[in-house]
Amino acid sequence: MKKALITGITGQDGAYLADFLLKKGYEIHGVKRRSSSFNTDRIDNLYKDPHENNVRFKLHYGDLTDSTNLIRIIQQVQPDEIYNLGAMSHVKVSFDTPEYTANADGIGTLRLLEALRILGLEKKTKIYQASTSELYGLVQAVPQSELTPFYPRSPYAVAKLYAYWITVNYREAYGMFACNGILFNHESPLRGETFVTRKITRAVAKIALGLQEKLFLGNLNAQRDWGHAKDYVEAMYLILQQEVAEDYVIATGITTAVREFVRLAFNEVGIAIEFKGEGVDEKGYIVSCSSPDYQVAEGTEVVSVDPRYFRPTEVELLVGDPTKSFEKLGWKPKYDLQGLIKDMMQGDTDLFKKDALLKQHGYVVKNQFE
Ligand code: NDP
Ligand code: GDR
Repeated sequence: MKKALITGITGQDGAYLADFLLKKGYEIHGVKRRSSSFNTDRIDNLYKDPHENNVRFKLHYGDLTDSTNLIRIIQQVQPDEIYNLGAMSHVKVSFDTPEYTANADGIGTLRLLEALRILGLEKKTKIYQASTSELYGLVQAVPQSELTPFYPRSPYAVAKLYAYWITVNYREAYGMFACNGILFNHESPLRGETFVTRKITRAVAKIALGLQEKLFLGNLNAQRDWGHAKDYVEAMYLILQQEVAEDYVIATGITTAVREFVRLAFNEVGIAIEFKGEGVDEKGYIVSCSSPDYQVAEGTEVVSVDPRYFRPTEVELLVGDPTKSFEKLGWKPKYDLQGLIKDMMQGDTDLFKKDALLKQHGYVVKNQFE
């Protein structure tokens, strides 16, 4: 039985990857951070009581900023494959916590690679590094392929640049099977609530159900190549199953503006909206509602730009060229943008219907920070 160690198992990708690898027959070991409240929501469905027989899903407390801990876990698990998905992954937040981001996202990768060398596992254990389209940053060329030069535009992207190159360096210096997946944005109903797609689908569901009045966003003109996380974790696995260790771009090849994502999400629940104004004055208004399930008045202002969400340096346009992964990995995404939005809107509508019912019966419904 193959053993995989996943850092960042409590995150969006960690949850989908663990589920995928369990179905492939792997024994899964996940690194989980200690937290003052439960942080295993996304993987609770995979959890098995350790007292049962043949448990193939195990969690270890750990942190990418602690070498001693990583060495101990790897020594204990002796994994065939490591998927390094753990990271402070929010681009805007990385401007507020640049040093921590460099430590976890940059040096954290080095710690894992060195742990393998220290333990003499550099020829046994394959390692996947979660690299990112944010490496391309300021547009040098489109679409962006494995050969496009990098120009990172945030402390997050700069930390990930270090992680990218240290992975390449350890592959070349020590013959390790170490690969970068340069993944473009991928989303799902499990996406963190403060990334733009999930922020939008949550708000649209709440607005339609009468639980929220307005959605405040930053740069509506940014364009992203959005795919579904379920498809992308399959590519991670395929990258480590090849004969030769290489780096791959994983993307759909289609880019869409944030503004269009908003329009499509409202459309999904039968609400048509129109944008007016420019830049910080821009607002989105409801034009019509054709759904019998929701009553939202025509002319209501449901979207506004709040400069608070602008970034000191922005990445305006990302569109990937997935030719290499299509040809060499035989990978192809199953979800298109419409399918992704449908899945996310379904998830958030189901989630907030419960809140709407509570509100209807006089209970106070809590708001969350965004
Ligand atoms: P999430 O933010 O959903 O998950 C990040 C995970 O990393 C969480 O499990 C988090 O733990 C954990 N983590 C954070 N800091 C540390 C640390 N210091 N030590 C150990 N674990 C830590 O990210 P995604 O699942 O979306 O992304 C997975 C990886 O892929 C990340 O590295 C991200 O940067 C990268 N990536 C993501 C893309 C995307 O579009 N989703 C695209 C390209 C790359 P906790 O739950 O406790 O916070
Ligand atoms: P990104 O994702 O920065 O691409 O990083 P995010 O969803 O945060 O932003 C995408 C674009 O939307 C614009 N935007 C907003 N973003 C957020 N979060 N909140 C808003 O209110 C808002 N309004 C507009 C942003 O300016 C940006 O241009 C994600 C993360 O998962 C990274 O870890 C990963 O490496 C990259 O995708 C690929």
